[in-house]
Amino acid sequence: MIRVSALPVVPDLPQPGRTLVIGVVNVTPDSFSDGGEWFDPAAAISHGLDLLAEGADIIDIGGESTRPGATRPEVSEELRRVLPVVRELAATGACVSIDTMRAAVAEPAISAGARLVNDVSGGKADARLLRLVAESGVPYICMHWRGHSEDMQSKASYADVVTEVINELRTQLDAATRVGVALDKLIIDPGFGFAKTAEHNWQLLQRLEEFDVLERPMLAGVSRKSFLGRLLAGADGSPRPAKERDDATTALTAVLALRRIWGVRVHSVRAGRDAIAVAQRLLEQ
Ligand code: PMM
Repeated sequence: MIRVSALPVVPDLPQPGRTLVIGVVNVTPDSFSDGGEWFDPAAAISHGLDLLAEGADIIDIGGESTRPGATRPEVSEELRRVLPVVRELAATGACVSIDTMRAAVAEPAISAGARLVNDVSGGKADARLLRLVAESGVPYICMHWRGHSEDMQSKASYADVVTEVINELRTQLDAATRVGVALDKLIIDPGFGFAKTAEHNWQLLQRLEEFDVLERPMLAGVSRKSFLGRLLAGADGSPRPAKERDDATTALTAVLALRRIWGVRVHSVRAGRDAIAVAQRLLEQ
C-alpha cells in the first residue's frame, strides 16, 4: 500500500499539490548531460521557454559545469552566461532558479528576477552566499557537498553514506540558519553523483526516507547521471550515453513522486510531468 502523507511545500515557490518539476538550462560549454547545447544565451532562453511550455514549475539556470574534473569559469564569465537568460525568462513571469555557488553571481541574478538559489555546495564554497540568501529572503537549495568538481570523486568515501550525508547536511543547514536563513525556506538535496559512487547513489535512493529526520522538503537531481549510464551499460560494459538515459530518469521520477518528494531536477520536463501525473493519480486513489 502507498503511504499517503502531506506533500511538503516551500513558501514563495509554486505549490501545485504534486512533486515539482525543475527544468535544467545549463548555459555551459561542458556539462556532462547537455554541454554546449544551450551555451548561446538566445538558445538557452528559447530552451527555457520550451521547458516552460512542457510544464516546468521552475527553470534552473546554471553557468558553471559541475561534471567531475571540471575547471571553474571566472565570475565575469559565469555572469555573462546566466544573467541575460535569468532576466528574459523571469520577465515572462516564470519562476527562475539560479544554480550557482557564488554570491557575486546570485546577487545580480536575484536582482534580475531569480526567486530561488540552488547552491550545489550547500554554503561551503562561498560563505557570503548564505548571508546574501538570509538578507534577500529567497528560498535556498542546500545540497550535500564535499568539494569542488576537480577532485570530488576522491572524497567519495563513507562508512555509511546515508548517515554521513544526513549528518553533514544537518551541519550545512545549521550554518545557514545561524546566519539568518529562515528554516522554512530551506530545501535539502542529497547531491547525487557529487562525491558519490554509483553504489552510494543507489543506497541513498533506497533509504531516502531516513532524510525525514531533517524535516525539510527534498529535491533530487538524478537526471541523466552516470550511475544510470552504468546501470544501462551495453554488453561491452560501456555506459549508456547521457542523452539516452531519459527513460531511466523518468522511471526514477515516478518512484520519487510516489515517495512524495518535493521536487525533481530534470532535463526532460514533459516526461517528468507524465511520470508525476501517474504517481499522483495512484496517491490520490
Ligand atoms: N546536479 C547538477 C547541477 N546542479 N543542483 C542540484 N540542486 N542538485 C543536483 O543534483 C545538481 C544540481 C549536475 O547535473 P547537470 O550537469 O545535468 O546539470
